[in-house]
Amino acid sequence: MIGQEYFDLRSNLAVTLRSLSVLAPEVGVDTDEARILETLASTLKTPFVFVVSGEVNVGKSTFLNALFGEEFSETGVVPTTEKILFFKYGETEKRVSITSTLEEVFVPVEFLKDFHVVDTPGTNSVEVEHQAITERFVPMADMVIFVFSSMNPWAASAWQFLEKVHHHWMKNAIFLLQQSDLRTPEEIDAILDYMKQLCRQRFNREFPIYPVSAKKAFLARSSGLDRERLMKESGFANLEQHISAALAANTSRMGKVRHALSVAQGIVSKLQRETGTRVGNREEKTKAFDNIENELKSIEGRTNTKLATIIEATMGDFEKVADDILAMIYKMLTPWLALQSVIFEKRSVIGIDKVMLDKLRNPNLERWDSAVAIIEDDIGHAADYLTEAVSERLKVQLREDLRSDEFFWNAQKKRLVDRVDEMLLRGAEKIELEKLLSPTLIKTRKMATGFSLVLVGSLVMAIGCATIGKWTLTAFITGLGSLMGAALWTICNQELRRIRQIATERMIAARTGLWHTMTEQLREELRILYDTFNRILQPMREKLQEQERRQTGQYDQAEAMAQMLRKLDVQVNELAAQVD
Ligand SMILES: Nc1nc2c(ncn2[C@@H]2O[C@H](COP(=O)(O)OP(=O)(O)O)[C@@H](O)[C@H]2O)c(=O)[nH]1
Ligand SMILES: [Mg+2]
Repeated sequence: MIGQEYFDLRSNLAVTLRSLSVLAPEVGVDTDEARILETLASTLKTPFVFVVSGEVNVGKSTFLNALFGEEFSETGVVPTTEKILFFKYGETEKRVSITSTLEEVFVPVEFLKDFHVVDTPGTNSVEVEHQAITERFVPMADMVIFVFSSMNPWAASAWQFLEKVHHHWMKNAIFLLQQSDLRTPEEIDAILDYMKQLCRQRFNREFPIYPVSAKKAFLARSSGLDRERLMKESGFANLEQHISAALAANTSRMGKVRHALSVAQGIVSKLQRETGTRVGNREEKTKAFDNIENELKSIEGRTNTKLATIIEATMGDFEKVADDILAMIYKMLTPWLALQSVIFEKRSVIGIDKVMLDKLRNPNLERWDSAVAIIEDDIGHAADYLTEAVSERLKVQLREDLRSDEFFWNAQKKRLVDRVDEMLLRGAEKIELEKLLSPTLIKTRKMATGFSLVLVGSLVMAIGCATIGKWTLTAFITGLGSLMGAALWTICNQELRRIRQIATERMIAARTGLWHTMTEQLREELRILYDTFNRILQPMREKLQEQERRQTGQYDQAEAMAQMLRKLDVQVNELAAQVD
């Protein structure tokens, strides 16, 4: 493709300009400049204008088809009316008469988007027409190609025409010696020499002259058979190189490219700076979030520690009550008391659970009232801290007052006291002293009764025996009675000890259980209270994360664009260097 490097460069630049014009307003940088980018991108698209001039049948159309590899211009037709054909891209093929001498031809071939081709048939037409061609196309022509046929390069009218126009078309004008395959190389060389000489004589300058065979070049491009040989013999390689270099050297176009490039680079640097700072700011904010959250956690931690002290104190109360109750039970659970209860009264443990609970509750309620005061204080402190930190470090003003009112805290107080009460109740209930002790008391009372009966029985019998003088029997009965009594006493004592042990163990277990429940549930209560703050922070953090995703994307995009522009800059310079 003719001018491939330039077109690649241009299309890459256009793509970058376009994406830059989208990114810039997103980042909020210079929307005016972003609009300029769009304009720059579209001006880059101005097509190259190729003017081909020469007598009828010298092979202009064939050459154009070969050069662009598309059969867009009819060949071998001798036109009845000589018209200038202006080839442009069109979705469908159509011809539009502009003037009596000019016709626009729209053809759906891609390269016509980048090249406008003017085919001027026959310089051997009227004077006026020459004038028209000159005036109309000279200012916009990027390259003018004069085509001569090898069979007749000396047509007078062609050289007369050149005489007229060469002043205007000096720049980027080249001569083609077409149909070179119809002559021997020696003949071609001779013709070339003579043409050059003629140019020097007539125009006092030289033009690049290329001997080519468009027929062979077109065959090479279209048939694919023997391609390399045909291409080589066509002489197109040098010609195409010349044209590509001339396109790249087109100062106004390269000027546009350079200008667009530098504008784009300016904007990209701004975008990079801007997105870079934003990324920096965001990191700072993320850090602020972490700090605030940590601080709230440590306030919560401190409240937890204070609560732990209160829980410990409650445990102290519990232990004291437990000790009292156990002491009561110990006193109650002796064989002596069992014995006494047989004779005097029926000992009972009914109501012991309630006694214990009452003892536990009384000091605790007061304690937990003050616990709520501590929590209220800490939460208030946390609320103040959060309000200030959010405004100072995250620049967000909270609309609501985070400090809860008295009503809320009174409700909290009641709630907490109720919960603690409930926990104590549950904990004490589990001990079930009444249930544990009642059967034992009954059992041991029975043992004590048995013990008394044995003692009394054996005493009566021993006395009886002693009265009748049966001393051996007396001794025996006394011994047996004592032994049985001692055995019963021991069994009773053991049973009581066992039950005391169980009661003690239950107390200890109850204490541990209570401690766990309290610690866990109160921590949970606290968590719920402090979570209010997280519910305020969380949406802010999510917003920040959303921003983070967007801004990181923008930053990367700007970075990629900067890289692309640097690459294009290098390419522009390389292209310029090639031309020199
Ligand atoms: N042998 C030979 N014939 C050619 C070459 N180029 C064109 N022709 C023939 O010359 C005739 C005129 O070509 P055309 O492109 O229509 O000339 P135009 O009137 O200048 O556009 C046609 O019959 C072509 O086949 C070439 O390179 N070698
Ligand atoms: Mg033609």
